[in-house]
Amino acid sequence: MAAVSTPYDLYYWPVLPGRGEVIRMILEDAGVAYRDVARDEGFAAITAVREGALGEPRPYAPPVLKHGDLVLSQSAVIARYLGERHGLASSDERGRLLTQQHFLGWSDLMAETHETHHPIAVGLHYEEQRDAAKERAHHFLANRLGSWLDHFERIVSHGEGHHVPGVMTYADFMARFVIRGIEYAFPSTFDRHRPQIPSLLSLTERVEARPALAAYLASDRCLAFNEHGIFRHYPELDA
Ligand SMILES: N[C@@H](CCC(=O)N[C@@H](CS)C(=O)NCC(=O)O)C(=O)O
Repeated sequence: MAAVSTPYDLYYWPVLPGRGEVIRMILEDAGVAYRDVARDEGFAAITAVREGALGEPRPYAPPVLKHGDLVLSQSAVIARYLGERHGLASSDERGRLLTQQHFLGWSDLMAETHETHHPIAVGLHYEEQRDAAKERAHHFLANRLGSWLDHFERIVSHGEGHHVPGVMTYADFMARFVIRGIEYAFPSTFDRHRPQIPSLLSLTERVEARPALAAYLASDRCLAFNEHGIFRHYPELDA
């Protein structure tokens, strides 16, 4: 395994704040050296990695992390690797497993949010699936969002303000990212849910107040949410 001082290479789309963003948050919080390769070299760097430029087994989709000889994909795996190396993990196995479980729960919620604007096919534009998107968003907002938020609010309120009691973990970072993403995508609906999620809102603010993260979030390295990403604001879907 590479030494902590070995620089990290992150491969992720340079224009959209998606699954790579939580990886950037962990790297920035840790204050370690990393290269955001596609920001320097463009999309071609990601295409090359998907075609096996970093060796086999080749990753299917970004984010991808290269650290020394190690090449990892799947955001949950990368977040776990970095979180456990940089102080965002529980000291016991149960806590580490629960962290992974909760991170994957937030990933599921993020995927459902993405499907509100791409309900039929990721390869089609939003404009080509608008009617289905309206229907999908209606069901998501009416039935799923509140249920997911209740679930995580219960976990964090029973966990002394964290997913794992008393420990700041990479699952807490993921929660912050998804909460802000949903707030961006569905501002009116999110406003109605605010009173339901005091622990999640407090956790989001505490993550953002970590000094290195606060500096990153205020910097031009941090991409604003936009309509290329996973969390998109289409007012007609926020009914
Ligand atoms: N489960 C994977 C999903 C990876 C993924 O869907 N990446 C998106 C960007 S957020 C992508 O570039 N997908 C391209 C594709 O699936 O062809 C993860 O969590 O990393």
